[in-house]
Amino acid sequence: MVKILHAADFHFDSAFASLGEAKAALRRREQRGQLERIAALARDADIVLLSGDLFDSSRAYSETVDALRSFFEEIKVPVFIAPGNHDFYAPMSPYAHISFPENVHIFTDTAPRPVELPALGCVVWGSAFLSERQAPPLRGFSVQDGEAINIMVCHGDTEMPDSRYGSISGEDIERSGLDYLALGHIHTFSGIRSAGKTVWAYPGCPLGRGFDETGEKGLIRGTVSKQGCELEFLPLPERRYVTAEVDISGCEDIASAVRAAVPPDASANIYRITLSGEWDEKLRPDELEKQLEDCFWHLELRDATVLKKDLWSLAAEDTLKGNFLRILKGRYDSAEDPEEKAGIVMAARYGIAALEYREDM
Ligand SMILES: [Mn+2]
Repeated sequence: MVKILHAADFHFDSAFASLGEAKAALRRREQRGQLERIAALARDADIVLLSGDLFDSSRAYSETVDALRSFFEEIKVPVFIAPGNHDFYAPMSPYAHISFPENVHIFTDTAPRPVELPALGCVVWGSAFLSERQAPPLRGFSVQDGEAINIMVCHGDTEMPDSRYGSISGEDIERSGLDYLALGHIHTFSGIRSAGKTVWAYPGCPLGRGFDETGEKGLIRGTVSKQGCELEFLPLPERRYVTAEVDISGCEDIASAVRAAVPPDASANIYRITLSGEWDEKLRPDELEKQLEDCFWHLELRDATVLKKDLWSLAAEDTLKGNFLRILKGRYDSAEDPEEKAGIVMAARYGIAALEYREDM
C-alpha cells in the first residue's frame, strides 16, 4: 500500500489579469503560500505526484522557485513531476535550469519511464510534454503483471479523442494495467474513476484562476494498493471564484439589493454578478463596484437588464421617440444573440435620454 498526495495544474505565476495589478500580485503570493498548507498534508504521504502545468509558462518568478524549493525540502518524501503543455520540458524551462532537491524527480521523455521504489513495493511511471503538443502518451503502453504497485503521473486529455494535448482514451487506460493513473490538464476534479482495473483521476487545479474555474478546488489523497485504491478529494480553503445573478427589477437601491443577495463569506471571494431584470435608468457598474467594495474581495458587475415593457410601449406613439423605439424594438425582437440584445437596450436608453435631453439615463 502506498500513501499518495496528487495535485496538478497549479499554474504558478498566472497573470490574474482581470484583478488589476495589485490584487493579481497578492493572488500570486497567496498561490505560493498554498504550498505551506499542502506541505502539512504531503509529510503524511509516501509520495507526491504533480501532474503537470505546475508553472503557467516557461518563466517562473524567483519567489516561486524559492517557495517550491523549500516545499520540496521540507516534505522530504519523493516527488514526481510530469511536465504539461504550459510548462513542457525544454532547455529554457524552469525544470532544466533550477536545481531542485534530490527527492524531486522530473520526467523528461514523452514515452513513459519507470522509477522503482523497492522500499514501497512500487513503480512510478511518468511522461513529459516536450512542447505544447503531445502525442497520446499511453497508446500501446502496458505494465507487466507482477507484485509491484504501478502508478503513473502524466498530463493528458481524456475528454477530446483528437486532442493535441496528449489524448488518452478509456481503452488506453484499461490496457495500461496501472493501479493508479494520476492525471493533470482538466481543471475540475473528475471524481475517482476507473477503466478496467485501473483507477484514474484529475484533481483539478488547487486554486481557481478565473470565472471558468469556479467552485471548490483542491487535491487528491489516499492509498493505492494492488487490491484497489482508497482516494478522496480534499478541498483547500481558498478564495473562490463565484458567479451569481441578481434580479434588480423593482428594487430601490441596486447596491442594497446586491448586498442582500450574497452570503457573508463573499468578502473573501471573487464575484462576477450579472444584474438582470427590468431597469430603465443607466447603470454605472464602476460606481456600483466601488460602493460594494467592502462586500467582496473582488467584484465584477455585468449589466444584463432589459427595459421595462412599458418603455417599449412608447413605440406605439406617433412621435420621434415612438419611431426611434419602433425601429429598435424590431431589431431587439429579431436579435438572437443576448449581447446584441443588450446592445440594443443600451442604444434605446441613450437614445431616449438624448431625445428627452436628460443627463442621466
Ligand atoms: Mn493546466
